[in-house]
Amino acid sequence: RADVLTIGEAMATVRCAGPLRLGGDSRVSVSGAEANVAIALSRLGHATRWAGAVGDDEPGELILRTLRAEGVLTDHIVRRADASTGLLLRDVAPGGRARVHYYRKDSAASTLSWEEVRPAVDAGQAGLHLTGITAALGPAPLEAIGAAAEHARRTGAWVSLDVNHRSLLWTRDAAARTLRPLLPYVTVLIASDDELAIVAEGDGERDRVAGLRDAGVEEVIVKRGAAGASYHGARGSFDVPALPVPVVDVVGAGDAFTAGYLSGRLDGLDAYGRLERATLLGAACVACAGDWEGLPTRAELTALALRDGETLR
Ligand code: KDG
Repeated sequence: RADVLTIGEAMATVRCAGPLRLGGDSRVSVSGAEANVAIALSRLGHATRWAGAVGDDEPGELILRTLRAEGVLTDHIVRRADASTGLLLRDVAPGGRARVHYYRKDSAASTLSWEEVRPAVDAGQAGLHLTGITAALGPAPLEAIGAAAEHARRTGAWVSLDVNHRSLLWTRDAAARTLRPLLPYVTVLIASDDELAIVAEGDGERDRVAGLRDAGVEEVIVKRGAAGASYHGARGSFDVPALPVPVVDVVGAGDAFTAGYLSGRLDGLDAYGRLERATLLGAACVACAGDWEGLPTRAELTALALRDGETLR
């Protein structure tokens, strides 16, 4: 039995320092929002299973090897001979903005089905973590996560959903139509402030949070990047500031934040403690290159929590 099961698409990732068209040096790694969360939780000592499908190819090997090296449970990963592992290229556009290019259409993960993920869900978990990205991959992955959420709730697990809107994959309208029916199964909803309107009607955060709570969501967490985050739950609402850190690479920070929150939840921290851990992990991610490379182990959490100017001896 795992503390957390997460289901999604992991991709081989190539990062270029400048515009891709110019060539030059690049770094190869692994990304995927759910895999990022799985690695973050595993580093903190939580038994975490990642379920998904990869191709029978080198990128698939890279993903498996990376997840295993990070201690993530990989016993329910599907390998396909007839489809490739998804690929994500990241470069920097002229002018300095980070850019993402996906090569994931018809990827191994795009046909991930409920039959394929069911054994992972049946293995048992305290919580199931999902993102809107998996819902956008195709009808089979959408059905798979819907059934997984229903099954998880029926067997007493909590379910977290990070909206994680990716405009390269689908429109906000399509995301709204698809994600809202999942809300009755969701215990913890995580969204950036601009994503809240995808999953809820209403005129401001207050209204939208009320709508989500009416739909049965117990905790709503709103991510605001450098402006911090907000918590809305049964005992009220509060804000926390972000930790100021030198910004190296913001991609993956949302996943790190989510993992910090879920880790705090697994450890029985109160809402404020969970948000504190979430912001710590978000800051650790932002301060290093890569989606997950800079994330702390449990022992390193203590060092991260030190105030400016203090040294760990
Ligand atoms: O959250 C970071 C992700 O955007 C990245 O790891 C890739 O999952 C990914 C996606 O679909 O964009």
